[in-house]
Amino acid sequence: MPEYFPEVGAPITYEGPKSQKALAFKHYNPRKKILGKTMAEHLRFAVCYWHTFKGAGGDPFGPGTMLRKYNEPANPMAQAEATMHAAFEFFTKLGVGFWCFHDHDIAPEGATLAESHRNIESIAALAKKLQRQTGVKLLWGTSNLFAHRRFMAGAATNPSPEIYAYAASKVKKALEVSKELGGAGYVFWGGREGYDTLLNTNMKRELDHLGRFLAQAVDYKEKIGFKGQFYIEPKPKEPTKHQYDFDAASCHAFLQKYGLVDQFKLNVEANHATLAGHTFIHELEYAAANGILGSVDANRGDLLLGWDTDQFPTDIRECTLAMYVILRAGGFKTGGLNFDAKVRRQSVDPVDLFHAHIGAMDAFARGLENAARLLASRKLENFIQKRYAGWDTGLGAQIEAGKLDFEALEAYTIKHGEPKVQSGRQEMLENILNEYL
Ligand code: XUL
Ligand code: CO
Repeated sequence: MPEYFPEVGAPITYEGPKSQKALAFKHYNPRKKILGKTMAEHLRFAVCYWHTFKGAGGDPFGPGTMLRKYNEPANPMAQAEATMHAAFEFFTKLGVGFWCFHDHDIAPEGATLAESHRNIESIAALAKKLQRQTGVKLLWGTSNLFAHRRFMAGAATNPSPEIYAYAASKVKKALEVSKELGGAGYVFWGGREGYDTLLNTNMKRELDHLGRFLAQAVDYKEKIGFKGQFYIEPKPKEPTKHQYDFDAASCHAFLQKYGLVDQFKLNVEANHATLAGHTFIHELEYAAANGILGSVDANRGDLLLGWDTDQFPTDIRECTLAMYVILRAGGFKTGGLNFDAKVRRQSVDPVDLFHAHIGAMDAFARGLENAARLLASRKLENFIQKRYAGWDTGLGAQIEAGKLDFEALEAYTIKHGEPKVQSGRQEMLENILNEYL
């Protein structure tokens, strides 16, 4: 078997913060225990197949720039097999526990649906063998329902029932394969489930079809006994002008309306949050507050660019706040941190994939350590607890218990007069956060 990443001779190791070696972890020490779990157990890092092995650096102004040995075989199935071997070499040299893929990242589409299914089954069998050999696990699988021209007007929300049926057939196979590979989850990202213009769109009908499609996926999951967690991945726009899974709140409303809220959690992606005009932390907190925080696509955008740049996460403040919310919510159960990120177009060498992942893993390891110390100090918790203490007794407790109506509240206010106000202390709290970075 050829070696696809010869620049990295041995698995990347933890060398500590003083190390000057570029291909080493300075902070991610997989066995180090924090709050009773190892770093590896907390962070559950995953490598995504699409950007890391199928992305070649193309952008709207030019084709790919990255030449990879595993793309050399001319036969698409031979190329798919070579890529799978390269992927598992990469996972084991990097030392990640998980990977994620779309059906047609791992295997080419055939001339017919039946041939596509056979391609996927064949490459999935190889993946299963490599999983067994290496111990690397599947964090989640998914189906690509947005690249092929048949899905240009959506998959589940397509005006054509034939295309709904085609999409269902693809998801059915992707669920079977995710089960076969022991996947901890399955993601629905509605790539083209939205619209470009309302002049040609029946929004209500499309939403109903999306609800039905997801309910049918739940039925099939139960039928085949697939135990993985279902996730929806919110994104406000791109490729469509307006996507139905806009953000955490709109997904939550959708899931409730269609009776799916107990079957799905969210896969929150950092830059999808910022594209929606939120912060990553807002989206995590919203999901956590509503019991639907499931998994994370870890990346970042660029403040100067309004599109989905999918850069590797390196911002320690952001990683700290993200881990703070995740730890407070009880940590990952089935989910993890999937690097839905790609190296820049000029980072053409295979070794750049290592630099990118090592930096991101170190950034989240620092985030985890910072967040654990911040939590242990209880500085923010105590402040917030005091800020809302009025609700623990007396008037607040009675309101929360539903014991006072508007008339009683008016009588209380007339009796007690103008309420006291308290400082929000934002600047002091920002200073506290900085002490932990
Ligand atoms: C697209 C995106 C997808 C999903 C999986 O922006 O994030 O790669 O993560 O379909
Ligand atoms: Co994503």
